[in-house]
Amino acid sequence: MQGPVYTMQPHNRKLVLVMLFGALASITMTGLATASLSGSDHIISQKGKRFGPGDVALHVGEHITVVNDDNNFVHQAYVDHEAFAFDSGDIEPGDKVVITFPTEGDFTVLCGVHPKMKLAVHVR
Ligand SMILES: [Cu+2]
Repeated sequence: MQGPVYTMQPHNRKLVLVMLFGALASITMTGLATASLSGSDHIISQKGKRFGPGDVALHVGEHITVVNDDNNFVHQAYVDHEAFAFDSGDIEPGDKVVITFPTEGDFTVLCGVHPKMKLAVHVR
């Protein structure tokens, strides 16, 4: 019985095309979602008494999220710049703080507990 097989083929081909298009569309959408996520959310880790990464570039109005990933150190994150000042106070292990940068400039985020901890933030 080859008849039914032949008559089903065009239908199957169409189905395959529809599925292929669906897969491509979902891949494209996933890619866009990932791109916009990484473009707006900058996670900075405080670990081993360092900021990681130690350098980040933002657009005006974007924020960073500073996470204390050390198990046994309290950290801080402060900015003392003529254009912008911020002070998180203590950040306990596991806690996080969000810092939004409202103006252009080159800023240094420091930890009051560990003076060697430095994060350079370039806002354009
Ligand atoms: Cu610290």
